[in-house]
Amino acid sequence: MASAPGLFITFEGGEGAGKSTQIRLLREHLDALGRSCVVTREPGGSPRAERIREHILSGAAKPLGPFAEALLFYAARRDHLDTVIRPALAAGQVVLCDRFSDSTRAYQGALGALDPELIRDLDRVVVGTTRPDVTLILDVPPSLGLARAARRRQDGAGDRFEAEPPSFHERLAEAFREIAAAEPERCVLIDGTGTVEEVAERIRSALEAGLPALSGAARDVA
Ligand code: T5A
Repeated sequence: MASAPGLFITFEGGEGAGKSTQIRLLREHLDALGRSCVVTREPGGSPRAERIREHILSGAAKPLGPFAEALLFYAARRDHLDTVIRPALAAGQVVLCDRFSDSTRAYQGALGALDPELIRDLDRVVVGTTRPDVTLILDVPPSLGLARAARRRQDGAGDRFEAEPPSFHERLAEAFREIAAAEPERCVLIDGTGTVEEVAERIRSALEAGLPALSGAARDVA
């Protein structure tokens, strides 16, 4: 194990929770603090993982079931970790990642009924010690998130997961709250309602409270 500076911050939440918007604003804030950031996303974030993303979000993998989908997410995650996340952390950068393993726990685990033990095992093998330092979970009523996502998309057509029924999205929001409650030392539940600036302020306050070393922290990476 090599010791290297860097910070790994993940954003989680239901559809249209405002993650991408808040990542953009946090990046600007961190730039102003003099921290070099890498903004990335899952599924995807590297050329090979983006190919897997297309396959999953088109719905082509849905008939294969949650187990096969989870393996695809972890195949993409492995490449993303190896080619983007670990090199950035080793170079002392702040990695801001739109979704990570908690999405697999919520979508394929809580919603897809995949055995949590299996997800833990996949995570141990693929993620190892490269776990997020902080996870910001944006909490919005599902109807608000879906309306935001549809407005942004304009034609109103949802992807593989947006097309699921309202009960799916209610359970999803609950699953993310459960993850936040189970790991309070890593996860912060952020109220995602209100204006973009109000949410950004909540995020900055949470990070300042939990990560005083944000302007120069060090972490160990695998
Ligand atoms: N998935 C992913 C799994 O099932 N398992 C996994 O392991 C992983 C990693 C990814 C899908 O894959 C699933 C989960 C997802 O379904 P995606 O296309 O990347 O799909 O979609 P999402 O991650 O859900 O991201 P979205 O782009 O839909 O939502 P965001 O990023 O949360 O929201 P954002 O910032 O784009 O905002 C949406 C709209 O709302 C506006 C924005 O301007 C934008 O138009 N907005 C606000 N409007 C008013 N007030 C605010 N406070 C606003 N904040 C944003």
